[in-house]
Amino acid sequence: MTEEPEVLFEQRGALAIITLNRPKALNALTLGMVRALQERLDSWAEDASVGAVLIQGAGDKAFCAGGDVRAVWYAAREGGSLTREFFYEEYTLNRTIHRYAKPFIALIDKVCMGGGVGLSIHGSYRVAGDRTLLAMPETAIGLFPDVGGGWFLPRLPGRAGVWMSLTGARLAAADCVELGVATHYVPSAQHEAVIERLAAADLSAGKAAVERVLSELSGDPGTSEIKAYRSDIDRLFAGGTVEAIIEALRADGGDWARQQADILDTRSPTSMKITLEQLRRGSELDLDAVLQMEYRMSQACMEGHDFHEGIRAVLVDKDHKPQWKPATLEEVDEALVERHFAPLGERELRF
Ligand code: QUE
Repeated sequence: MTEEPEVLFEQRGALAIITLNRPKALNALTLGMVRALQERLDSWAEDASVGAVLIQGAGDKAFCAGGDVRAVWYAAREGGSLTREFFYEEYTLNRTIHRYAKPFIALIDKVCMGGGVGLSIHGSYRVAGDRTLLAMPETAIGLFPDVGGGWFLPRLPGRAGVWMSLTGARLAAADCVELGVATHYVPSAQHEAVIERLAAADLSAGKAAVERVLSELSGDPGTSEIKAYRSDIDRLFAGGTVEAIIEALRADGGDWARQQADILDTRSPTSMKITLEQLRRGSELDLDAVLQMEYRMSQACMEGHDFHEGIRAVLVDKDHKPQWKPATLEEVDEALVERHFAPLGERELRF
């Protein structure tokens, strides 16, 4: 029996194509996939026959649901090196995509969360489809919005990044376009045509050729549901502390605000506090510094309680009833938050 590769690589014309190929696991990223992607992107960068790179997900459910955090969870319990290597190499890959000299196009139809956002947001173009469902949901698993979230989330309009990362809100295609998370909307039925047209294009013209194809196939994503809440998001998520944000949401009196507060009540208090601090610090750092900061945070989370409990509750036992520790925001003191940003000495992420 031959095993299916977890990532497929092919080249059509000057277009190099990556297909994430773990459809039963929503194409969640394994360390093996991260390594294969890194190696191939490095070689395509030097390959004159490659004019642009496109990434997509196999199957009909997901672009990429995130990192294979279940495997990281097992390693954390059994003391494996994956808790260090996975984040180290994933963030390095995010940086490679950010710095990539050739056009990098992600077809982000269907589920695109966490690590999937990291594979797409740092590239040149994100093309949403009919069933795009994009989120940074890590506060639900005792983690924080990594893969450069500390860089791109505070750079979204207003307080959208704070809202997205604290609540884990799910964005549809029109919302992604509204916030600039997606650069284009192309109807899903036309995604294969995007690939065919890019494969047939003269990509030596660089970005102009790619933009011509994408704008010709672009459609109207419809009305963004969150558009109506933009001003509420900016007003109610403006607070400098998680407590102040929840207080504002509770004081508002509207249904939407109450729903947001109810969601925050289910998230890890520690995750929410470190996330707000991550975005605050990240707003003034470049991507390299953000990824180094996030690596410190990831390692602190491996040593803490909530990541273990979050994965247990959401992905292992699936009872969706995490018992966070500390259980309340007031118990998450400054020292605990600060511990997530402490230097790692010999173990720092280095480029
Ligand atoms: C929050 C998350 C993730 C999540 C669920 C959350 C995440 C992630 C996965 C996931 C989904 C399917 C898989 C898998 C992992 O779920 O980051 O291995 O098969 O990767 O509520 O952040």
